[in-house]
Amino acid sequence: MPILQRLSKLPRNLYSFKNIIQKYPKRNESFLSTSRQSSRLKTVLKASLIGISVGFPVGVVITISYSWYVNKEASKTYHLQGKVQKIEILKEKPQVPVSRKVVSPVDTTELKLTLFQYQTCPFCCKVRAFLDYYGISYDIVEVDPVLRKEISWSSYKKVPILLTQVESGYLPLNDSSMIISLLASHLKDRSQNINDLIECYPNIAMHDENQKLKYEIMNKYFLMYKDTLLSVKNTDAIIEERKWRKWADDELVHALSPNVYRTLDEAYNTFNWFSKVGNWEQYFPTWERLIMINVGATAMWIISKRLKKRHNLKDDVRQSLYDEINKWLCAIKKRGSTFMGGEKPNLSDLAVYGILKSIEGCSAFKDCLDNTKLSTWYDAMMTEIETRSGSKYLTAK
Ligand SMILES: N[C@@H](CCC(=O)N[C@@H](CS)C(=O)NCC(=O)O)C(=O)O
Ligand SMILES: *[C@@H]1O[C@H](CO)[C@@H](O)[C@H](O)[C@H]1NC(C)=O
Ligand SMILES: CC(=O)N[C@H]1CO[C@H](CO)[C@@H](O)[C@@H]1O
Repeated sequence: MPILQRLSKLPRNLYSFKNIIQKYPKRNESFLSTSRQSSRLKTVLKASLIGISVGFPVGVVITISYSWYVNKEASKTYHLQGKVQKIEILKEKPQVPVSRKVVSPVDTTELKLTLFQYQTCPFCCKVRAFLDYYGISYDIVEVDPVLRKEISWSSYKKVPILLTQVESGYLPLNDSSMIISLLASHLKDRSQNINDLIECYPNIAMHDENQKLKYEIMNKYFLMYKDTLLSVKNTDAIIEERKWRKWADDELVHALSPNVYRTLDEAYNTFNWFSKVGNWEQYFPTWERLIMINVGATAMWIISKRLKKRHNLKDDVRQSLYDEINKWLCAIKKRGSTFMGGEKPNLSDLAVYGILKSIEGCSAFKDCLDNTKLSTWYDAMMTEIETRSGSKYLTAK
């Protein structure tokens, strides 16, 4: 691709560096925010009278036409409301070279999986933690976060995407939590195959608070139990597990960006670490990698200030991260066990571990180890995953 064309794609694609941010808020710039001091009070008074008398009607007109526009745009998509998005099954595997293979000798699942990912995206780390814990083999395609050409075959533009081979072709699964729930349901009862299970996680069109059309995956924190009768005790554990998985996605994850991009220096260190563990040197040309690091670090340093506000983090953002981690450790302590799942990790342990793993090389993570009691649980998790200890619990086929 010609360089100019590539460059012109940069700003849009760099958006993906916001990693864990869905969207950051539009701010209404106030017309009146900067009135400069003037020695001549009269001029100021006159100017502000004109300003108010012109500004007010103009403001009213803008507001009315904007809400009219928003409603009009939304009405174009209202007929989609509640519609289930059709599930795409690819006839052929996309022709994208595999970056590396994870081969587990204990895998008995016969699943054929390809994970399209960024090595340090928290949602991708979550999926890897799950697959590794259960000792499932999979291929990895490292996606170029700038051009994202490796997922050009997909209409869903985020990572992770897990491509699974099914009878009729290749089924791409879109969202990290859905991926984990679906696979966990399959692992508990192999008679529930991927093709049937996907029907339990429909992608439904709805409008958000700004009347913008969005798609939401139903049941993404729910496991499907076909015939298994659940005891009351078991139900409590399931609800608890679900609650903490959701907490990991909705709260914990938002404490990361403002911490790893806290200062420009930290942002650079973070991006250099991304480059290292993501093998950017191997996958991308030098000029592109340098742009990714320089523009990425600067942009994220700026954006993270907004995120800090948006998610109500404390002025000292580290404290907010410690608070979240302590919430988690406190809940485990109350349970009186090594993991949230008891003697063995459950899906919430794997989710929290994966999310924290995504910042392992950042100074924020080191600070967490120094200032909280994270390491006992974290090290225990690491051992469980490195030894693929979950493979013992896979039901025989
Ligand atoms: N809810 C999704 C979120 C995935 C997500 O936001 N991924 C980021 C990378 S960490 C992404 O691909 N962003 C691309 C973009 O926003 O354009 C999940 O859990 O998988
Ligand atoms: C993934 O997202 C794409 C685009 O939004 C959609 O067409 C597809 O049905 C989704 N796949 C699943 C399994 O939900
Ligand atoms: C899905 C999963 O692994 N859930 C586990 C959570 O923890 C409880 C208690 O140890 C287990 O019974 C579940 O199987």
